[in-house]
Amino acid sequence: MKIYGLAMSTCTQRALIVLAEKGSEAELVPVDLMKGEHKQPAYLARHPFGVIPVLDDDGFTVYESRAIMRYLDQRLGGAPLTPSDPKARAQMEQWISVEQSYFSPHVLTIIHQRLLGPMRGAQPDEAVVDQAKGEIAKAFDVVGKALAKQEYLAGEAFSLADVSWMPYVQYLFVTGTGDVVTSNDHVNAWWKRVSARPSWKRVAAQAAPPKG
Ligand SMILES: N[C@@H](CCC(=O)N[C@@H](CS)C(=O)NCC(=O)O)C(=O)O
Repeated sequence: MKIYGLAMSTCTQRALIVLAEKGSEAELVPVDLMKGEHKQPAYLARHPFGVIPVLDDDGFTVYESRAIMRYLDQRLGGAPLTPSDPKARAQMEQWISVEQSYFSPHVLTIIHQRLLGPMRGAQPDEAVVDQAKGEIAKAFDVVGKALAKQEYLAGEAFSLADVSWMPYVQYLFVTGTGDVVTSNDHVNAWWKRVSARPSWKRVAAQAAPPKG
């Protein structure tokens, strides 16, 4: 298996966490976003929308990180990351959708303001950051109420819903806005729990720039 992506990319990390949970590996084929490789015809033939990641499983390709994580969960052995109980499964899907619709877009706003913009010489607009943090706090209020009653988003077992949220929660710390996580007790306790998993430690270590 090959994943066209980058270890530091949130969307690539969804696939990498599932692989690590399953005790599997794939060859990570780097795509040079700085050079615009993802907008070149060779890459667009793999992903017509020109973003990462793409999974290639012996010639079968699939793109969109949430589709990839669902595919890997079914395709690979190891503990399932999708509950068999219909209610727990519906909860899992609900939280994946909440992540996609009401959480990650606001983290992306902060990533643009605090990381990507400054790389191009722009100053962060802190009013925009504050507004995004407010929206994230609202989403965390909702998620926190669920996490007050259960260890993981879909109930008592770690699932794809947790996988889906983790990379963007991590980027709140990377962008200096981790206080929005630590100020919500239930979300913070969940983050400590999921980020202590060996799968996450492996993915985070892969994403860290080499020291020295
Ligand atoms: N909905 C897509 C989003 C993919 C995406 O936006 N990937 C980012 C990296 S995390 C990317 O390729 N950015 C480069 C660009 O937008 O030019 C998914 O979940 O896979």
